[in-house]
Formats: sequence, structure tokens, C-alpha cells
Amino acid sequence: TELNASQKDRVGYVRIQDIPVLNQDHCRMRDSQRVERIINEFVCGGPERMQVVSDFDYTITKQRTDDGVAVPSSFGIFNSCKSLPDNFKEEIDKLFHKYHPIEIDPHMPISEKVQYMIEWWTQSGKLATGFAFDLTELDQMTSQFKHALRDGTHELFDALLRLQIPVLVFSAGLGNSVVSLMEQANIMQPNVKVVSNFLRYRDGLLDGFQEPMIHIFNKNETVLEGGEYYELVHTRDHIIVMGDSLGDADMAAGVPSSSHILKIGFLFHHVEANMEKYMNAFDIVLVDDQTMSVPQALLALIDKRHQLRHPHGSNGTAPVQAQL
Ligand code: MG7
Ligand code: MG
Repeated sequence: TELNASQKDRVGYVRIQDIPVLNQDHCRMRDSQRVERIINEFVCGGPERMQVVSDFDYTITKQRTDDGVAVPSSFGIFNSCKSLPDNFKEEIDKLFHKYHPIEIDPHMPISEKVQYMIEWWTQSGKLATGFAFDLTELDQMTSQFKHALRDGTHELFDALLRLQIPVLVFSAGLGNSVVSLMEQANIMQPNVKVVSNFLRYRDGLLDGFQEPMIHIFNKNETVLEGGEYYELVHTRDHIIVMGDSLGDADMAAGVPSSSHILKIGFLFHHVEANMEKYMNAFDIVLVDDQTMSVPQALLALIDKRHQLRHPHGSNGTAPVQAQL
């Protein structure tokens, strides 16, 4: 249902060509008309229909830093803690060398990979069992990387809080690292929920991960069904999805099919080889973009229209504490 020219000329219709960040060379769209249509639905629907679902590793953190320092993943941050038992690092590396090639194998079907990934996460949990671990060590580790968030992350999260838009940070990594890093970077706000794998303790000792296990192939809203967060967001049918891995494109699977979902993919590794797959999986593909400029621009458009409708700031302009 394309609008005709005169409908588009109506005041307030947003055109792709008028959104500078979407006209950059490194911003690719398979179907820019579809993107334009969804953006206009988002703008018309306003903040109360929006939700954001984002991956964490290399989506909220940078894929490439200005100083060239590599950013570890959330699992990597934990694994580098000095107080872990000697054999832990050795064993966890063995698992990595066994299972990571399977994870990235371009030939094995996903249906076959799933069991291996479940094995990997299960065995990692078993290794993280039976010894004491002080979470303040994790805070010390993550504090070294709080500057490795994408440029504009604070501004984006500030806008999301002000507009009371729920943010689900969905990570198949280690939730404790995710929360610790986000807290230290001051973006762990009341509208933000982290669903991930959290360390479990029993009698003061580590006891693997809490349930349910979140691995790369069940990282979608179906694992949330029936939960508190699902209840909070299932009526918010305008969804921005952000991720750096192909699997992240499906993070909103499980929401009602009538929803409008705009998927933003950050592509960095093997750009040429991956381009086609990313273009098919995501609506907007950003090549080596280490900023939040695109989601910020979308939020700014939604915010601007919202301000026009509520000029006295009676609605959504004050940061109301929407505790999730
Ligand atoms: N990943 C999954 N597991 C581990 C682990 O035990 N150690 C390390 N270093 N990495 C792990 O954020 C999800 C990513 O985390 C990796 C159980 C996988 O490569 C996965 O893509
Ligand atoms: Mg990622």
C-alpha cells in the first residue's frame, strides 16, 4: 500500500532522502521504500508503541575502537579474570576451539548446530562451578571497557529513557559482564532489561548459569513468552532490532506478526563475503559504522513529532521511572 505523491506531500511525511545518516555511502538498504514506510509508521505511532531489542557484544560495544584496542566479548571479559582457577582458562579455551568453528561453519545447517551450541553453553556452565568468585573483580575488568561503547550510546539511551521506550538487551553472552559494563557506563536505566546468561551461586560458590540458557539460536522473544518483560512489551508493535550477527536479525521472532520491525545490522568482518546475507537479513546494513547515529536519527524523528503533539511536555518529556 504505497502512498501516492500527494499523500507524501502532506506535512510530516518523512522521506529517506531527508534523513542524512541514511544517505551515507556505508549505509545500505535492500528496500529503501520499505524502510521509509516503516519509519513513517514509527513516527506516526509515537514512542508509546516503540520498543528496542538490541544485541550487546559488538552492537552496543564497538567492533573497532579508535585506539585499536580489541574489545573482549562478555564471556571474554569473565574468562580473563585473574582469580579463576588455573585449569578454567585452559578448559574454556579448549571448548572455544572445539565449538567456535562449528558456530561459524558456513555449511552446517542450523538445525544441526543447535545441539552443539547447547553442549558448549552447558559445558561452559559446568566449568564455572564449584569455586568462589567475587563479582567486584568483574567490575574491575569491565571498567576498562566502558569507553568502548559505540559513539552516541549515552545519547541514545538518554532519549530512550526520556521517551519511556523499553529496551531489551538480549545477549547469548554473560549477563553479569553486560550489566556490569552498562552500569559503569551509566546506561543501565530503569527502562532497560538485560536477558542473558547470569552466573548462579550455591553456598557461596559458583554453580554455572541460571536458567533458561540463552544461546545464539534461541535468542528471540519466544524464550520470553509468558514472562514479565513479554507482558510489558507485547503490545508495543513498533520494534527496532539491532545486531552485528546474522542471528540477531531474528531477535524479535515471537512478537505478533502484525508488528512493524526495522532491523539494523552492523557489518564489519568480511564485508564483501557477508554483504548479501546481511542485506537479506537486515533492513539497514551499516558497514564499519562504530556509532549509534542511525538509531539516534530515528528516535529524533519520533521525538520531534511527539513534541509537536504534546507541546507542553505533559507526556513523555519528563523521565518517568518506568521500572521494568
Ligand atoms: N561463546 C559462547 N560460549 C563461550 C565461552 O564459554 N567462552 C567464550 N570465550 N565465548 C563463548 O555472545 C555470544 C558468543 O559468545 C561465544 C559458551 C560464542 O561465540 C557466541 O557467539
Ligand atoms: Mg554481537
